[in-house]
Parts: sequence; C-alpha cells; structure tokens
Amino acid sequence: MERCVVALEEKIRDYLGNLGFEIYPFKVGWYNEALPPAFHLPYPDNTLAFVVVSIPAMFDKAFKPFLRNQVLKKIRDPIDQCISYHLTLVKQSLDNQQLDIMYDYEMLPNRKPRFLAQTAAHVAGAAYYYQRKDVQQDPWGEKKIYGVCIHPRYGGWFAIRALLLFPEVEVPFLLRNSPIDCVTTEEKRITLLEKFNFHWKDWSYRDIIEVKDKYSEEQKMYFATPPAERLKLLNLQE
Ligand code: GSH
Repeated sequence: MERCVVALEEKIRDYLGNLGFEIYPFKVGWYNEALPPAFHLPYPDNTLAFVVVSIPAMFDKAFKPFLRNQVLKKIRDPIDQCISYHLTLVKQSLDNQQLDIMYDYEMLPNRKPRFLAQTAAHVAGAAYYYQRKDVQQDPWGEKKIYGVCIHPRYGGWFAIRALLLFPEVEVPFLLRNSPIDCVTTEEKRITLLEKFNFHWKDWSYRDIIEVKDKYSEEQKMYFATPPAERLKLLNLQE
C-alpha cells in the first residue's frame, strides 16, 4: 500500500509539477483535528488527501497556454477554469481511482467555504499559517486580525487552489511534515499580520521573506486588474 501511495503521488506530481503547481499529502484527520466539527471534511481520519498550490511559474506554464487554446468568449473564470481543467485531466489519468476534487472557490449552501485552505496548507506542511496566536505581545486589542500563509520559497507569491481527496486510500502510516516556520521573530510576525490586514492592497506582505521566485510584472498586473478587464490586458480579447 505504501508503495502504491508513493507511485500515486509521483504520478500527480509528474503532471502538475511541470505546470507550476505543487502538491503536499496529508491525512484528513490532521485537518479535522485542527478545526471545530462544523468545518470537518466528511471522510475518515486516515483518508489520503493532497493540497494543491500554484507557484509563480503557473502563470506562464499553465495559464497562458490554457488561454491560447480556449474559445475566449466562453471563458468566465479563466484562472479557476485553467486549474479545474488540469485537475480534471489528473483525475482522468488515474483511471479507476476514486478522486474527489474541492476547489478553493467553492462555497457550501451556508456560504462557508468548502474547506479552509490555509489550515489545509499548514497541516500538509506546504506553508506556515501565521495567526494572531503566533504573536506573544498582541498589539491589536479588539481588532479582527486575519491570518496568512507564507510559503518557505515563495513567501506570499503563491495561492492555495484545491484539495484532492482519495476516499478509497487509507494512509495510517503517512509521516507528517511540519510547515517551515520562516517568519521566526515576533517583530516580523507582527509586521506580516499588520501588512496583510491593513496594507494588503500593496502586496508587501508577500515579500516578508526573501523569495526564490515571485509573480512577474505581467502576472502582478493581471491579478491587480478587475476580472472583467483582465483578458484585454493580455491582448487576448478586443
Ligand atoms: N474567478 C476569476 C478567474 O477564475 O479568473 C478570478 C480568479 C482570481 O483572481 N483568483 C485570485 C488569485 O488567483 C484569488 S485566489 N490570486 C492570486 C494571488 O492572490 O496570488
């Protein structure tokens, strides 16, 4: 069984790795134990799952080629459609393996997200989820402070896109990798949460650590532009 899981992981990584995605395995139990029951994923604790994140290279390696091959008038959510296109191909390549895909943009009927992406990234060891509780001398009083994930190689220049869940694959033996704590000092953590909560529009929180790669100017411009005007920007629509 352990060898099958390694092979499965390799197969998914072989496909998605060339497209600017990373995957991190985890057990559903690790996620569920971090959250109140209302947020639990409805699978047994030992169920195999992966977090899928996009890194800066996704824009050139997956997104632009995807756009070139589409009938643009029919595209409403180019980024989301590109990701679901590739994850659907992953699913098809796994023949009879049962695979449930949950996307970050999916909502439950009660308007809650289908899963908490940052918690999933943290428990899978993909990116450290810095929260108010990670700061000892909390300067924020009554203010609501949102937490943010930081990737050890890409800082804030990445996005959590989906979960892959394998209901038929149990992995009691899976070893847990802790996320890398790359914002180590109290001062830096305070700066990070301040930037993310009060200056998120300038994106400076993404550079809280030195990064190996970040969004190109073109990619930054794309995401900073309102969705309705984005395709025009890439010269893909009159
Ligand atoms: N639904 C639209 C689409 O599919 O094109 C918008 C997608 C979108 O812009 N998503 C944001 C994103 O990918 C939120 S996750 N941002 C990249 C980032 O913030 O790093």
